[in-house]
Amino acid sequence: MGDTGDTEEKELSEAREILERSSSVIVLSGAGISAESGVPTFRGTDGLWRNFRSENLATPEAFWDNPGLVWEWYDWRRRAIKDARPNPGHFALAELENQKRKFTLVTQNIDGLHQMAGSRSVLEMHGNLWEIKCTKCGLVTKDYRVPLEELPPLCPSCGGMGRPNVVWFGELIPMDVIDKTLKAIEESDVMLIIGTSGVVEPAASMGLVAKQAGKTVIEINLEHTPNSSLFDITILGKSGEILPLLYTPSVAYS
Ligand code: BJW
Ligand code: ZN
Repeated sequence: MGDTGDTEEKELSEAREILERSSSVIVLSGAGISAESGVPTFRGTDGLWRNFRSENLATPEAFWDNPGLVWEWYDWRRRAIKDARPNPGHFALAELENQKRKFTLVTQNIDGLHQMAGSRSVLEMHGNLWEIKCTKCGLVTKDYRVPLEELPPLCPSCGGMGRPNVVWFGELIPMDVIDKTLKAIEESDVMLIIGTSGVVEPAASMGLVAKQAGKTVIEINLEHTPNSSLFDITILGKSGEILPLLYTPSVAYS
């Protein structure tokens, strides 16, 4: 776990105590939590942006310029993650939710793995890879076909062109997600920030909002991030290994 041995043990037990004492928890997760499920992250050595330019694929301009190309990329990603399953980090958060009076999980991920692990209070900041939104009438449909039969897919209701129901650079995060996130921060005792590089706004600022509101912020990541020094605790290591150590599993009676 990390490369700092004993120091990580100290951070870990502090974080565990803080979590045990808190009744209201907010989590912000990023691509790192799904890395151990085989879902590629964006930045870093094997990240998606190493091989693809985000401005050619993850902006509304790129989509309208070449919808077929953007859809090919998203269809490839749907294929790449269709067999992905939650890892112990996802499951630990689902279990933690059951133990807390209030629990909100805000994720930047579009893979749906938190819900698959059993998390209930999930807010998707950047949308969902398994949803298609009609660019004409706005209808959102769930679609798990891999590969899609037609690219771009057409709206079952009006025949308009579909787009991935995700948030691209330059687009707004759904207002209700921002509202609920801010409210959850306000009502929380502690915030966990897991597996995100902390460079994409507005998600990146949520930890600072929590700090300004006087909350305890605990970060879990393979490495330090731009805001690590502002947080209370950073635990270096894999979230799938650390998260299961942060709480006491409920005893199951049969
Ligand atoms: C592990 C691990 C393991 C690995 N265990 N850890 C203010 C200043 C400057 C710019 C802006 C600003 N406000 C807005 C902007 C513009 C832009 C932005 O932030 N740009 C910056 C990059 C400079 N933001 C936006 O456009 C947003 N909209 C917005 O703000 O609207 C208002 C507005 C618009 C325009 C101007 C001003 C205001 C929308 C952002 C949408 C982001 N969309 C994407 C694509 C989604 C769809 C898709 O997947 O295709 O979302 S980009 C991509 O990055 C994706 C992710 O959700 C997001 C964040 O990435 P994440 O999760 O952090 O992943 P990585 O790969 O970066 O990091 C992984 C981390 O995990 C690493 O740290 C590893 O170490 C760690 N890790 N394995 C623990 N096992
Ligand atoms: Zn339509």
